[in-house]
Amino acid sequence: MNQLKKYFSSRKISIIAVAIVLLWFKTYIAYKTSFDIKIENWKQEFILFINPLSFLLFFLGIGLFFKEKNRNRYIMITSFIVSFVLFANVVFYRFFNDFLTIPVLFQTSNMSDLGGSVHELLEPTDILFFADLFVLYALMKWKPSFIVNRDYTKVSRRAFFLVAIAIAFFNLGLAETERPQLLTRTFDREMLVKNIGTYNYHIYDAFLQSKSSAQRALADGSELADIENYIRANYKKPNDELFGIAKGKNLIFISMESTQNFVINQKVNGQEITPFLNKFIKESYYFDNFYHQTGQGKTSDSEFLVENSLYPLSRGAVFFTHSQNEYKALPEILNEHGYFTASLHANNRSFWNRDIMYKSLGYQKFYDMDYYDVNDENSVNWGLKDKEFFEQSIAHLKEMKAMNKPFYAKFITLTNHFPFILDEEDRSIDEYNSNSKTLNRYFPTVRYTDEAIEQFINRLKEEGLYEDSVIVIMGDHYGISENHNEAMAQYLGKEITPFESVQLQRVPLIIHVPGQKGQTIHTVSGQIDVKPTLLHLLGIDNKNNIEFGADIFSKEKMDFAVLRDGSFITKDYVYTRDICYDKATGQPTDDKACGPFMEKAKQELEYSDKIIYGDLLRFYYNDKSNQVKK
Ligand code: GP9
Ligand code: MN
Repeated sequence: MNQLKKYFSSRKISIIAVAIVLLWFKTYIAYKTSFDIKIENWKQEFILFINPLSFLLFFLGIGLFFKEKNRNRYIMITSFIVSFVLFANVVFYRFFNDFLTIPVLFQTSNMSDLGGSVHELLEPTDILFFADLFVLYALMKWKPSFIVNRDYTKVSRRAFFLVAIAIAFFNLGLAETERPQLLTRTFDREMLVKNIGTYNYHIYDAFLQSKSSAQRALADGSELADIENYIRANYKKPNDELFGIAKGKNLIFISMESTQNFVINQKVNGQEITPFLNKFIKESYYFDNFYHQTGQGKTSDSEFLVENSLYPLSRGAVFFTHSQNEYKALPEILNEHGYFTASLHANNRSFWNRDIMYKSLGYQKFYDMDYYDVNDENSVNWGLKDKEFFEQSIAHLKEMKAMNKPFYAKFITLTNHFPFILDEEDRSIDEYNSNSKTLNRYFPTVRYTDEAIEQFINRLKEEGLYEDSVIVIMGDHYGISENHNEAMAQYLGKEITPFESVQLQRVPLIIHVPGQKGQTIHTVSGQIDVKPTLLHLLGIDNKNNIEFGADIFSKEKMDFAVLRDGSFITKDYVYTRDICYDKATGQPTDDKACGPFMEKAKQELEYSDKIIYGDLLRFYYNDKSNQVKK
């Protein structure tokens, strides 16, 4: 016993270790008490627990290089900085339900929202966020016997940083198994904080910020001339018969989660998959050769394409990386034409950085999760069930209607999201039977969304909104990835070659214009073409816009769509993975057939990337002569 006592009294701990442990535990306690971070299993809880550690080891570990007095000073200062960053996030979170980002710090409108109420956001117990600083100070001042403050050798410093590196990699590796492509996809701040920790997240955010600032700083607008020439040379005259047929009408846009075109007019186990859409396309314009062009930004990329008629980026989500750019997006243009503009989506506002990006796109209002009653009963899978979502949205639409001006309302569905989970009571058709549970479950959830949209359209009729609105229904991106090719082949009854994979990237596009008869249009087109098409229907000229799409109704529209991976589709050919396929046979053909389009596909993606990386539209739309005409 005595020996044990002696052993412990001879063990001394370093003040750096004390500071690290205090900050570490404090951060974890803050995660659990001040943020609403959803944890689904013990592994996520473990990642959350260890995630502050690697940063703290590096940051406070620098103290090992100082002598005692300076070291104490360094530790006090860094502990204060870390505590302050944590506390700032906590206060910000109380108000915005989100974590701080650098662009947000510079967004004065956001900050003034916060500024006025900052004292209301503070609580007396907040002093506890700095409690560890008092402990550290006391330990340094009274130097109890178990605290040591010695100089460290090179070897011990090296060992320390090796351990720090190992912990950082361990954390990242674990996070990667939980969330593949966490850093390249950068989808949600909550996800980032949950996996790499709040401090590493800020470093990552700073890195993204400086990278895009540098590219932006180096651009001077001279690059625009070529791009403008290209766009003017490819401009397609609108279809005179249709230009302005929906002038002044509301625009109701429904983005259907993960809905691919192969389900339209098809059956599973002898049952129709989308009975409502199949009916609705007969009364609408339906585009059956329409491709999604999204990349890693998934739904947000599809939104980006539709709003801007620019391509998203080849890596990362442009909603995250370039939310501060100048855009001339659909909501902004419609605002200028007297519309009220809103997006409705029952998810966190920060998901895909929508809260920030929507401001850049010109949305006047974002009805996010907080505008809906979301509880365990009415939720499944990713959140609020689509039927509930649409039903609760009617009240918001009534608000818009009462404004006595046309509105643009974008609805983003959620139930048909991977892994396609559905409650038994919501299932109207049976699952498919293949070796892919994902594909099997896909059909009933697609059907559920089909029913949700049917109910919504009926409600629009009841509310007297149907006849005054252009209704657009579009699939955002694929739902079934190439990992399920075998099951897909079984369902479609044909082998999934790279050619078929490209054809599977078709998503439905349905445009219902009051008073117009139904028509199926086979022109090859993509999400990039939605903006000019809709603008023309609403009678808004886009001649001076910087856009890569064309009005699909235009008689001059070329059959052409480029996917974000560089594959492209023309009237007769599909080019993918360096092979040119003949659409008639689905077989490879002479590369020469695709040749004339190769340059165009490459050029468009390059020009679009240039615009985004250099934030080039700021040089264009700030010049009054290019303002979109009212
Ligand atoms: C989330 C929803 C789904 O808000 O848009 O995003 P996804 O994973 O499909 O990009
Ligand atoms: Mn999606």
